[in-house]
Amino acid sequence: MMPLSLIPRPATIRENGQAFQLTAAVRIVAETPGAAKAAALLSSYLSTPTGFACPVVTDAPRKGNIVLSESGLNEQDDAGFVREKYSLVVTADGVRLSGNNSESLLRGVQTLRQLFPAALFSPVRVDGVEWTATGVQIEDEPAYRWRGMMLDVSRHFFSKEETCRMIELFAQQKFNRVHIHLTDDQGWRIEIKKYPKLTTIGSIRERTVVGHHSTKPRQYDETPYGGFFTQEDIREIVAFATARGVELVPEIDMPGHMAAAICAYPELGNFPKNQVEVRDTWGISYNILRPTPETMNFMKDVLDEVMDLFPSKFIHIGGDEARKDEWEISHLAQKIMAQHSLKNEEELQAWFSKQMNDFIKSRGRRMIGWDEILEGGLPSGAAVMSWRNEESAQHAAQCGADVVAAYSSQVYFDYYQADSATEPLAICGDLPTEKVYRFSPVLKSMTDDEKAHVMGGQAQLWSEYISTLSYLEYMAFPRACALAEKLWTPLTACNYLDFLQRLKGQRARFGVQNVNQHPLP
Ligand code: TNX
Repeated sequence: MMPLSLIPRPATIRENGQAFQLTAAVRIVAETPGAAKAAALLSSYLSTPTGFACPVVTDAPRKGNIVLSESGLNEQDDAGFVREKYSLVVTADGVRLSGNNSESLLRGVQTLRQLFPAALFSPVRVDGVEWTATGVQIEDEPAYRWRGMMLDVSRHFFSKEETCRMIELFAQQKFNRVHIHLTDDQGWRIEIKKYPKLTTIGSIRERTVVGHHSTKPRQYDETPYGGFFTQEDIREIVAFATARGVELVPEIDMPGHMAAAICAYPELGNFPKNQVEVRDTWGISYNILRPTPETMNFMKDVLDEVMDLFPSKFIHIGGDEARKDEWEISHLAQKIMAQHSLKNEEELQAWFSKQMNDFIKSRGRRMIGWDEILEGGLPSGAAVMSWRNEESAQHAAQCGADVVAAYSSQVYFDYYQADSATEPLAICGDLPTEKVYRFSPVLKSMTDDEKAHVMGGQAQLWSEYISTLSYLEYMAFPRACALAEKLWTPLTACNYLDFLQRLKGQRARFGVQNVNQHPLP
């Protein structure tokens, strides 16, 4: 039998020397109503490669079958998370997967898949394989509640099919949040019914810079670039993610990173007479939204449609890299600051964010933003995604905010993972898998109280230099496997050398799925 190669490593695992044989006779028994979703997903996972029917039934003998049940422990904590605890027993007599709730079972399903030969991950039927799963007893639950991956579909667009493929690959590693960066200076990528020009105009840039944007003189490809999700696409992607226990967290980045929207609706800008273009190069833009009530209403309308589409508890409003140059010279912005007794432009951004926060709250959701939303005062109840440094995470936790650790130095997967001289072009950095494996969301310097505010961690796949699915996979894997383990597995059970051993099995699973994985480490 193959050595076990589970990633992320379960909290506790014991091999029992037995094996379970999957045959055409095996049924999937959803013993409780809450097990139906995981049973359906498991059935599709098993039937495709094996060609067996793997029917889902509600009543059948346990012996010889795969039995799923949940105990209905669905209580959500303050941040809306349930406890994803499950146990999995695989013997020659059958498989028993039980868990607190549907999410727990979905994590257990991913573990069970990895107990079979890698061919089980084949997208088409494979004949001549013995479909045996290694006999184990597993008790498992995650170290962190927020285990995220961020996709940037603005700088380069990834289609519905490509996005779903990435969600599936992340779900295999037990990620439960996929943050989707839908809008930026270089393209608006989500249909908003009330403001159609956001996509008819805002999704298209005239051309794209070629090579690294810091190389001067800049060269361009002189080819228009576009793409966006219709609302129907979004519904399908959300359904695909939900079936896998993944919550999609939408981001509409404001008040900076808004050139595409200002291009489509110039009245959103500070100087409507100066036509702003959808940006054709990378880096930080000077454009920022005009902070008037009309702009606020526009953004609330956008968020309204976004919240209708995404059931996510957290709604991301960006807030990063909002240059204040335009506000400094705009009479209107200065007048608004004076009217509201705002001392500086940071307070103006905070005032802006606060209105979005109130609006999001009024819809029963929670706002989350990049750590810049701490400047000028954090809106009450908002959560913070710390990207610039670790201090911002600690500061946020001290302010009583829930935090997602997304430190650029440790989990920016748009950074190089090996010698830049031999790698395809990337933005910058030095972030090999081993460094990702050293990532810790909580910091040694945090008090227990502060640590309790750290919901988890997330890696970012900013796509300035990532224009194809194949390169996206290359940047994501295997680094995402290292991250998945650091977010799921208790620290005491994490061991890098052991991880590398198990990665061999994971590489075989990726191979079967045709994933363009980086060869290192
Ligand atoms: C900073 S991280 C950004 C992004 C870029 C990224 C490139 C953050 C909140 N903002 O707009 O894509 O750097 O690494």
